[in-house]
Amino acid sequence: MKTISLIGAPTDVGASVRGAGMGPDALRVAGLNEALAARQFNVVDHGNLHGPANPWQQPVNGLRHLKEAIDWNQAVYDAVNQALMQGHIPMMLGGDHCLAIGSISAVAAHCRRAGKKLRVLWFDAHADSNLSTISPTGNIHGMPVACLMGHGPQELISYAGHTPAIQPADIRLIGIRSVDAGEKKFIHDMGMQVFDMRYIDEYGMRNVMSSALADLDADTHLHVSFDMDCLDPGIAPGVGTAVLGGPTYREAQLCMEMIADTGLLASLDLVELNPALDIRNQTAILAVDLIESLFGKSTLVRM
Ligand code: B3U
Ligand code: MN
Ligand code: MN
Repeated sequence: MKTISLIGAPTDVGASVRGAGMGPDALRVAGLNEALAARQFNVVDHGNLHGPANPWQQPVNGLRHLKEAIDWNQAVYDAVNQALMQGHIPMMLGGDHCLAIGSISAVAAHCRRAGKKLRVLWFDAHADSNLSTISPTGNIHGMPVACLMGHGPQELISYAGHTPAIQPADIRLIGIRSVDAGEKKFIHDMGMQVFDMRYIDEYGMRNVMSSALADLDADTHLHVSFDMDCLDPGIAPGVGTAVLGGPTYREAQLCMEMIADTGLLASLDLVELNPALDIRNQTAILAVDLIESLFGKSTLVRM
């Protein structure tokens, strides 16, 4: 039986809307542990990591709360690294999306050690590819993709002593519909593959996921970094920076099912859930529902 390590990272230091720090507990209240156990996983809940409080300050040199983001990501890096060393599937419960810097840096280091290929699926309304020089907000949750590709403050790009943590070819951005002008240029310069909402509308989610999951093999470590604001706010209102026009419930379920079918999912971030903006925990309940599909629950009746 495989073990899933739940790692709570209760902070919103990377965001300018407060509340994502309550995400891990909202997921537990929504029955995350029980749902995974019912899917025949051994679940080890490591509780919540500890880190600095949100000092709630303005950006300095284009970066808000840099010191706090560095410390939180170090804690996440260490916890995810430890889970991987034990052969577990780490599930990092955010928290805002800046925490994916630590988590994916640990996953990438693990892949280098194990000689595995890495594929990251980044589900998000935003491209999260800002730099301090171009960000309109200075919020570090708008910068993790750039940091992982080696563009960012030194401390945030070198957790595993290896920069960049990942290559542009390792990542697919899915569900994107809010991109700043500077980010667009960065994405083009890097040559990242982006499946934005226009692409999803034109080609359909099935084709998008077939492309995003192309060229995987038994030696690929598949990591999903799931920003809850990827989903349409009509079904997922509990997020800090909602953007109209995201995937529907069925489209999201199909994504999860197609990932489950690969049998390669080896680590996960679930981030940006904001219980303070939610309605009766519905976004957390939806997250648990999607995670069940991601870990193999199927409604298929065909043989
Ligand atoms: N691109 C904007 C908005 C944003 C990015 N990520 C979130 N919001 N959640 C920025 O602040 O970088
Ligand atoms: Mn994000
Ligand atoms: Mn987002």
